[in-house]
Amino acid sequence: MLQSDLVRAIPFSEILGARIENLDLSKPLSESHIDELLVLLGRYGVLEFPAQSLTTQALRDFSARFGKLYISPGGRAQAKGFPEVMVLSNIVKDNQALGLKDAGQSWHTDMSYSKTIALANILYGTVIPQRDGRALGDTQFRNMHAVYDDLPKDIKHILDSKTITHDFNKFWEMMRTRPGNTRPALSDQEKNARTPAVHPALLTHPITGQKVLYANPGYAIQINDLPAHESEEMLEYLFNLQLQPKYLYSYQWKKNSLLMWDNIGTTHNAVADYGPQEHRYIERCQVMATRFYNDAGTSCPILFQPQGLNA
Ligand SMILES: O=C(O)CCC(=O)C(=O)O
Ligand SMILES: [Fe+2]
Repeated sequence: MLQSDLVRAIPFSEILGARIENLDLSKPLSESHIDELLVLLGRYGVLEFPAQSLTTQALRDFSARFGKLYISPGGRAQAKGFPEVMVLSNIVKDNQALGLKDAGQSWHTDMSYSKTIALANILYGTVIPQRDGRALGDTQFRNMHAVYDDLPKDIKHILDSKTITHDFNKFWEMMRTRPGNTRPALSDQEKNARTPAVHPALLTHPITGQKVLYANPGYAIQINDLPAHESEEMLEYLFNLQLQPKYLYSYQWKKNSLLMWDNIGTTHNAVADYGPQEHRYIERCQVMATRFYNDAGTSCPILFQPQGLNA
């Protein structure tokens, strides 16, 4: 039981999400704050910190408190002087795109194709597209703890001993099929920088200690040790199951909000409902789950033991 209550969380909905109102993230936080935020991240999956005023460096420093930050091997869309910060934007200045304009526009889990998986994604939005008084470009989430809980017993039994292969190229190729997309096929060098990774189908979440279904439509390509047609059928079943509306939470962006989400217990999707003249600018850090997995990989999580709290 936690004895500290440093952070006030106001839940958004039954399924996912909470707002944290009493923290100024431009100021250094104590270890106890960080531990409490990790507990809340596991519990609510998506945390919004409204009305922040952060420099790129402050975003990087806050994010780095939770684990090692990812640096994209291609070096694309990095914030100037901060390789750990990626820019998501459709703004073009002096013929130069400020960032990636179509990141994450289909259901996926960040970095599931990596041996070291991601713990959390942290986004700070300063330009949010608007139309008729409503913000556009929502980020949507699905609760993979709840999906696991609802899996029929026989499916849990089959998946319990199975691993799934995740491949970066699956999402890339899907995006290439979209009308107007100009992405070239990945080069061998790019493929070698992100070789597919294998993880248990049912992961123990290192913060909650509960199981989640770790199988996302964006990157999961194969259930290992099943005949190919059974693997395909099972994946389709798992994707259809998780796409039910009851697992969905849609976050509507507010200017200057920081949004932090759990990349083990949720999947997400960026809604592309705004045009090129409806500008969006978000800076983003990817926190890897370095504090929760060692060389034994995702089959062997290090369960969360709060250091900063009297647990
Ligand atoms: O732009 C967004 O809303 C989310 C994009 C995304 O998938 C990501 O940042 O990982
Ligand atoms: Fe993503």
